Amino acid sequence: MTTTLDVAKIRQDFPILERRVHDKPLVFLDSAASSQKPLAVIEAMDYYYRTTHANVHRGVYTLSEEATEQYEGARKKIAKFINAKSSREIIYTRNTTESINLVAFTWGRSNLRSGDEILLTESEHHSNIVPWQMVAKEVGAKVRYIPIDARGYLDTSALDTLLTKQTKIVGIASMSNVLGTIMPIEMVIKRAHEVGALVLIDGAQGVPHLPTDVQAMGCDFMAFSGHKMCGPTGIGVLWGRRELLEAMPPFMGGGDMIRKVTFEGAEWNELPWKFEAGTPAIAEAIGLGAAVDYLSNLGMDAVRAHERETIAYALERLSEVPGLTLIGPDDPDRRGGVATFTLDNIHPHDLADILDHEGIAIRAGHHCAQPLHQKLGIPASSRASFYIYTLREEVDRLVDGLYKAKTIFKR
Ligand code: 7TS
Repeated sequence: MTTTLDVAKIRQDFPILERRVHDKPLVFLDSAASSQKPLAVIEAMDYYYRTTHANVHRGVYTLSEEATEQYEGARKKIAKFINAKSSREIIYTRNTTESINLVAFTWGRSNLRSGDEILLTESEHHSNIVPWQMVAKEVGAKVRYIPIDARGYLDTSALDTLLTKQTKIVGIASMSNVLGTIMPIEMVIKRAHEVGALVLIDGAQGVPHLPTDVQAMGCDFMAFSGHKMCGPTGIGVLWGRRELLEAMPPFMGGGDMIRKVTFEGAEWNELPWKFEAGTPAIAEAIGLGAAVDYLSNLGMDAVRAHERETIAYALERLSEVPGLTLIGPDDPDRRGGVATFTLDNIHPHDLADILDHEGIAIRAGHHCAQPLHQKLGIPASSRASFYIYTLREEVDRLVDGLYKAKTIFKR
């Protein structure tokens, strides 16, 4: 099989991949939880701290001006990466979770009323469920869910009854972190807009793994995290259409988000700073800018092509293992690089522990999607997830590890 990415070369950019775990070469198969970081990102942050650090937007001195330039420069790179109309639409947050909370609590509190409906899907991550449940409780709105069918696809036929005039916002992940399903978001957006509802895309999995163009997609908000796309932890993004963000009240109050403060009150700063109270994660934003450069150089079409090949190979290899049940779509064209499964009746935590002793890191548990696991009728599952540095041989190592686990549990 040929791949459009030079994976061997890419691996040289990731120092952590040289590590050994339990005296075996590390096989890192948990990038859906958080990806590893290339030298370009590590060095950009290191260089910033060594040469440029000062607080942003404040001092009229060289260091502060340079720090501001780099912090704002990263915003422009991110805007280009997702094809936002303007970098003013890029709000820095800590992560996807904070981005969704920002929308739920600012847009939600000012726009949702008793009787309104928030429409999510059954496969959402807790971070695209819980904030909505919280705001719904506060304002008397109702949260409803688009079902997932037995094969792991969104049951779009349910939209006929679920999308009504009461629906004010639809929240959907562009790619599920458990099923791997690439969701038909363009269609959902079109249908939601027909009833006048807004659409928030949880891009935590989609943005790192698929080409993203918010204007072509036509969504209203998009949330994503830096740490799943080669960037550092502690930095995430909320993108929103400018007119929506302009109309929303601030999320937190404090320094930087104001234009003017008196003892009586305050006027808000303009976008995007209205939503960025306090000293921001400067080095992390610069690191995310470097991550965006890194991914852009590889090309997101090539990233997707590599992951499509890897998941196709993984689905083929994993389905050979007796007692293994794969969860999610079997069509690699509609699935990202996420392979979730159960094996015999081995508890996923036991399995992850055995694999760890083989140097293999997978995620075990409910992957912050308890309602989906309830629907699937299983308490937990095991998940191997892939990224730009994943080799076919690592999928083979996983399969060997699974056979080993089966022998251990037969004894
Ligand atoms: N939405 C989706 C679809 C996710 O996969 C995750 C993280 C989040 C939201 C939350 O992102 P955060 O950066 O705010 O934490 N998913 C996972 C996972 O699958 N395993 O660990 C974290």
